[in-house]
Amino acid sequence: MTQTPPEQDTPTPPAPGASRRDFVKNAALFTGTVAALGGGLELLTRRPGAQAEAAPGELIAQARRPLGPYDTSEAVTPYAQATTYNNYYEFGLDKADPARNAGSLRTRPWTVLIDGEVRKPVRVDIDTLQSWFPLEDRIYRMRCVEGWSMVMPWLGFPLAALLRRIEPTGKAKYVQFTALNDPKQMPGQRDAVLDWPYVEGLRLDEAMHPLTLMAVGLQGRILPNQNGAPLRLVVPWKYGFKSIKAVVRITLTEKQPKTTWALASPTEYGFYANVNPSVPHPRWSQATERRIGELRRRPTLPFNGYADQVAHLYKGMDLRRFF
Ligand SMILES: Nc1nc2c(c(=O)[nH]1)N[C@H]1C(S)=C(S)[C@@H](COP(=O)(O)O)O[C@H]1N2
Ligand SMILES: [Mo]
Repeated sequence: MTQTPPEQDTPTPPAPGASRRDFVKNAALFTGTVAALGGGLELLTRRPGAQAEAAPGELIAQARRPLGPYDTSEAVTPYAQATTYNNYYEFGLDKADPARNAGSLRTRPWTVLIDGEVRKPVRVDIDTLQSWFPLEDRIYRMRCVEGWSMVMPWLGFPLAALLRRIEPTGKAKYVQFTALNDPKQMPGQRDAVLDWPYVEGLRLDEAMHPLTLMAVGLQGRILPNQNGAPLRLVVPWKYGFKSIKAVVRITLTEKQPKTTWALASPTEYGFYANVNPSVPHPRWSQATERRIGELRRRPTLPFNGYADQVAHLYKGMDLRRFF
């Protein structure tokens, strides 16, 4: 199985998903303009206890704050595009399929199993899981291996906070993530385009890095289904396929997990998948990318522009071999 080669300049746009709303302690609303200007923002804290269902795309909070140390000041990709131009093979192969097909995914109730090499394994409801951590907003670049990119204002909590809570054992070296496997709800799983469920993984130190986020919201709204509701991983220095959607299980392991894309085509999609303009995909260059909403291609940066924060994780590794 293969991903699409760099797409032509014909993106698409339309709509979000729904979910429960009693979920955010502090969340932020970004307009492209505010984020792009890095405008002075101050955080509004939501009153706890509200239980109402959120309408699709409903604002869960509004906030203003200065850009944080992990935020890019680049223009945020318009919500309409970030929620209609998606990769999510469980709902189809076309970019417009997830927005069309993912609306019926039931994201509540939703249970996440955290197990493997941990002292405190737990099976936890998504709303309880979220309540353990204050939500943070992070404006990250996202670079798909296909050669396009976006700027996404996520809401979520650092994976490190969760890992500290469940206490990896001394044997834990990797973290494996498993997405929902339910062909009744995920029509794309009726086709064997990939080995289902979708599985991804990180080395433990990558998982503990402060940039690594578990996202539950996008642009101040509950995460739309097509963007991975109710819980998805976000690893901004790696190609987008590492950032697995609809996570139901997080397993600490001693051995490197067998991940979906690396199994499907090991010469094209490595386990590490760090954004690297100097290592071409076998079928196309990775030197440039097209930011969705722009016409001209721009240079792709090593580690997607996060080299200062993450390059030390790979010291001494041959990143052409461990791609
Ligand atoms: N479960 C699951 N997660 C997934 C995918 C997928 O097909 N299934 N696609 C990946 C790819 S290739 C990309 S580029 C990003 C896209 O995220 P976005 O649609 O929120 O921009 O999701 C990643 N996570
Ligand atoms: Mo991707």
